[in-house]
Amino acid sequence: MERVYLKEEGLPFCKGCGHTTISENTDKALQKLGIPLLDVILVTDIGCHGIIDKSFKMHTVHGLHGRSVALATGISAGLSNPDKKVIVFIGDGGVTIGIQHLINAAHRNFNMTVVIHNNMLYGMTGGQPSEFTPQGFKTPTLPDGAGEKASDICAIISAAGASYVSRVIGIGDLSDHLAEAFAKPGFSLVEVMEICPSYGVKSNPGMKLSKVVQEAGLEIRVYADRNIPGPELLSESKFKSLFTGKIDIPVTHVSSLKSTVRIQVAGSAGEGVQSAAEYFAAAAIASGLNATKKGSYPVTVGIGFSASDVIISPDPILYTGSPVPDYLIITSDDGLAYAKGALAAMKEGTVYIDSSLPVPETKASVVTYAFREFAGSRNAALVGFLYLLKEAALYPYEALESRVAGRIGKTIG
Ligand SMILES: Cc1ncc(C[n+]2csc(CCOP(=O)(O)OP(=O)(O)O)c2C)c(N)n1
Ligand code: SF4
Repeated sequence: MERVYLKEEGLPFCKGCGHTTISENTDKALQKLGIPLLDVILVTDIGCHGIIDKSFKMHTVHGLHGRSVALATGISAGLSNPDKKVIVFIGDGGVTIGIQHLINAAHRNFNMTVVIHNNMLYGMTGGQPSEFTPQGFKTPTLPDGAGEKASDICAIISAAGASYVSRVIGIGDLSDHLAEAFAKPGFSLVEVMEICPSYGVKSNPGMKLSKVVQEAGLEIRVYADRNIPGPELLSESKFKSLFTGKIDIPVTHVSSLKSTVRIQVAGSAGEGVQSAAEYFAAAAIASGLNATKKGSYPVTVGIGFSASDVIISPDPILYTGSPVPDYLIITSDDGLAYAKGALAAMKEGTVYIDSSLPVPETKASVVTYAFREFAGSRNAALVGFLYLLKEAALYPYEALESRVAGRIGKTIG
């Protein structure tokens, strides 16, 4: 079967790894259901299974170890859209670490499918046992075999109230099992029992997967099939989509921008960097463009650098990262230190830097301007964006000026 959701190149797992079977069957199951590529959001956990996200073409989000279901819960509630399919890939290690997230999401029946890659050990870190390692199963760090009985995640999640729960052996064609779970409203879970050839097989020579599963008392069957819609899908739901009603910027200006432009602004905390980037993005939308804005700052938000990456484009923006900016605005010494990477990476484009700062080394053109002096340090980033519009005419200057009326009090000359 031709791939639709997976890229054509080879998958990143060791030869014979069950994770390959799951990924290929996920592609096949989604094809069977005909879910549009960009309606699928895959959240991956930490572990070998999680390195698959670069091989898939749909939206992917890489979570912290054990926290992928918590992220997926937020995505599911934030979308509140039955046409979107949220899928979580997580290992038995991640389930061990974050089991409460699974119990809560199942209990509240959030709309998602969790696919547990249960290879009965922690693959990525060399084969430590998890809560789901069967008694007697050996791993590199437990050469005498696990002393305790494995927990039964299907029984736990079924008891928590999930809409659909099943356990399958991860060999051969699993696409119908996965498609069944993907099609259920509410919280569904498929635990795929598989092997890790690099650590599981080596520590248990001659092991037969189905025999290990059977001897562990883990039944291969459907544990729950209740067909209950998730809370976000109920008509009286308190979970309203974040995409309705919130972003309502009327188009009042016209931009002649023909292609995507990436802008990074780098300054100091407390100097209005994030709000300036938001004003600039909103004014781009008011000029008929698409815009994204991403903030970067240390956890101590009141001190140090504050930076933002803004993308504006006449076309839909499908990837919001902006590794190399076309324009870089630097308004303070904190910003200059932060922007070191961008300055080195820019082979062209323009850097606008406050005239109080040293002229940096870069292959881009450098323009100096007294951003800080013009309307005070609190407005330096905003002045930077206004100056950029004067110079580069990405969209009408007035679109931004009218949004920030009164903050600057004079026009940039
Ligand atoms: C909170 C936290 N604890 C520990 C780790 C280290 N760590 C990285 S991958 C991994 C094991 C992953 O095993 P599993 O979830 O079963 O996935 P697999 O590698 O088998 O696909 C661990 C313990 C981490 N990244 N974060
Ligand atoms: S180490 Fe094990 S779990 Fe990780 S990719 Fe290799 S076979 Fe798969």
